Formats: sequence, C-alpha cells, structure tokens
Amino acid sequence: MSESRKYGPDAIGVLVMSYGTPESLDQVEAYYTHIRRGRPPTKEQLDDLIRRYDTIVGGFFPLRRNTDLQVAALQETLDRTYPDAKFVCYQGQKHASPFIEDGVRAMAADGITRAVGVVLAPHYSSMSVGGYIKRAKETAEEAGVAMEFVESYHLHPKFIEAVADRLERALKKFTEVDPEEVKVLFTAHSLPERILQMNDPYPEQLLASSRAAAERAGIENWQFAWQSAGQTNEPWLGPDVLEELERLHADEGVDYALVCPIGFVSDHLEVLYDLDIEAQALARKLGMHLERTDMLNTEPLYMETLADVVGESAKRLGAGPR
Ligand code: FEC
Repeated sequence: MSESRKYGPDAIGVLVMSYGTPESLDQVEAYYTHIRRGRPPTKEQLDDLIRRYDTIVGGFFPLRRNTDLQVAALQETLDRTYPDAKFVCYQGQKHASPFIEDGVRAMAADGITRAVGVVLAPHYSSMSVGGYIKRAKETAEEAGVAMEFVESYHLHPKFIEAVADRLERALKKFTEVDPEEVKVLFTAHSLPERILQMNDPYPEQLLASSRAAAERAGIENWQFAWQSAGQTNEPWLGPDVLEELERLHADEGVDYALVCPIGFVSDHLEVLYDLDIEAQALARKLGMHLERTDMLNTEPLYMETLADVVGESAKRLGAGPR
C-alpha cells in the first residue's frame, strides 16, 4: 500500500449521496445554475430563491449541517452493526461541493477499490436517485472503483416505523379534536408529469410507503399530494399540497390537517419554507389547524435502515458483513 493510500483492500467505501445546498447566500446563484443544468436563473428567479433561503436560514443552511450529522451517524451505526467489517463513508452531493464525482475520486485516492452508493432519499425516480447513480457509476468506472447501489428503501420496516412514530406524535398536537378528524397529507417533491410515460416507479413507491406508514400508525383518513413543483412550462405531478389544502377546506369542510413529507429525510428549504412558512400561511388564512411531522434527520431507526441496505449491497460486492 502506498503511503498516500489510507485504506487496505478490506475497506468498503460508502458513497452517501444527497441533494446538496449552498453554504452562504452568495453561493445561491451558482447552486441554482447547477440545478438548472448550467442555465443561469433570471434575476427574478434568483432574488426569489435568495429571499426564501434568507427567510429560513439567517446565515445558516440547515441541510449542510444535517447531512454532515447524518453521515457521521451512519458511520457510527455501520461500525456498531458490522464490527468485523470496515465501512468508510464519503459524501457526494448532486448540486454542491463535494459533488458526487469528488466523493468517488476521494475514495479511489484513499485506496478504496469496492464501494456501495446510497442516496439520502428513500424513493427511486429516474430523475432523482437514477441521476445520482448514473454520475457515480461513470466516475467509478474511470477511477477503477467497483460499485453497487441501493436504489430505494421506501418499504424498509424500520423506515416505516420511524415515520409511523412521527405521525402518532404529531397527531397528539391536535388536542381539540379526535385524531380521525385530522386529514393526513403525505407529500413528496413533485416531478414533471412526463415521468408517467416512462413508467417511473416514484409515484407508486411513494403511495406504497404512505400506505404502510398510515397502516402502522392506525390512520385511515389520509391521502397523497405533491409539493415544491418547479416553475417550468411543462405540467408537473399534482395535486399540489397548497391547492389540495384549499380544496379540502372548501369542498370537504376539513379544518385539521397533518402534513407528512415522506419523500424527504431532513430539515431543509422544501420543508422549512414550502411547508412551515407557505403552507402555514395558507392554513392561517383559511382558519385551519395545520401541523407537520418531524423530519427523520439522524433518527436511529433511519440510520439502521441505511446500515441494513448498505450491508445488503456490500454482499453483492462479495464484501462486507458475513
Ligand atoms: O435546503 C436546501 O438547500 C435544498 C432543498 C432541496 C431538496 C430538494 C429535493 C428534491 N428536488 C427534486 C427535484 C427537483 C426538480 C427541480 C428542482 C429544483 C429545486 C430548486 C431548489 C431545490 N430544488 Fe429540488 N430540492 C431542493 C431545492 N428540484 C432550491 C430550484 C428552485 C425551485 O424550483 O424552488 C427543477 C429543476 C429545473 O428547474 O430544471 C426536478 C427531487 C427532490 C427529492 C429527492 C432528492 O433529494 O434528490 C425529486 C432537498
């Protein structure tokens, strides 16, 4: 082993991939341009995004810190779960540094030859997780790292249990009414409607995990809605959570709603702004009582879910836990 190579042949890299976030307001333009595949946003679009970040962050970007904490907690869970194996976590972000490619190259530079890739998003879409995997695969081939990937873990029993626990806890906040009267709205990031023609599993997986979590928490009064759709010319998956709240209130007399953003695992812009500020403002206007379930962040059951699926993938490499 050369001196610069940190690890021997037994080590298994774990590329933990996540969406990424700017680390300061002056990085928002580069970040937004990256999300738009190199097309800079208009001044109006940029100002709007800076305003949203400014509202939630006050100089502190929650997703950056939450991702660091999640990766550290996963490393600790892997070490504890598989004491005979040597897993080493690396970060790779979709839209910010360190990028996915940086993570793969860092593994190779440290002497890692086999690795597992996992995304901090439980549901597979060719436009989300599929894109992360494609980029990691291409760089891994160039760098000589053999990789296996976790595509989804949306029905893992520990993930479902963690979501169900949060649903039960949040329902207790509606002290003025029976829990059955609270409409539970599971949400996830919308995607362009054209994914339906591609037979993408994303909508089905989201419905399946919502159904499983609702069942486990004994909830019957629930439905699914999309959130945070992009401002483009093509149609996005609906119904949108804001429109659905208005409709439920007007047409069905719903006054109590609990949003469970099951498609996300961290506190970040799409939750802290789109739900806690935008949806709450709408609920106040309509006179509704709206709550949201807590995010998973470093929840041990979530970390154990990730450790489980990483361990399973490592077996496909002929490595890892026996
Ligand atoms: O807190 C933060 O700094 C980042 C929060 C954040 C997460 C996130 C997750 C997903 N997105 C998904 C799809 C799209 C598509 C577009 C798109 C655009 C944005 C913009 C921001 C943003 N997303 Fe995101 N997303 C987060 C943030 N996202 C900011 C740009 C401004 C805006 O639209 O609000 C449209 C791209 C385009 O214009 O071409 C599509 C999906 C997820 C969940 C899965 C995952 O985490 O990968 C899907 C967190």
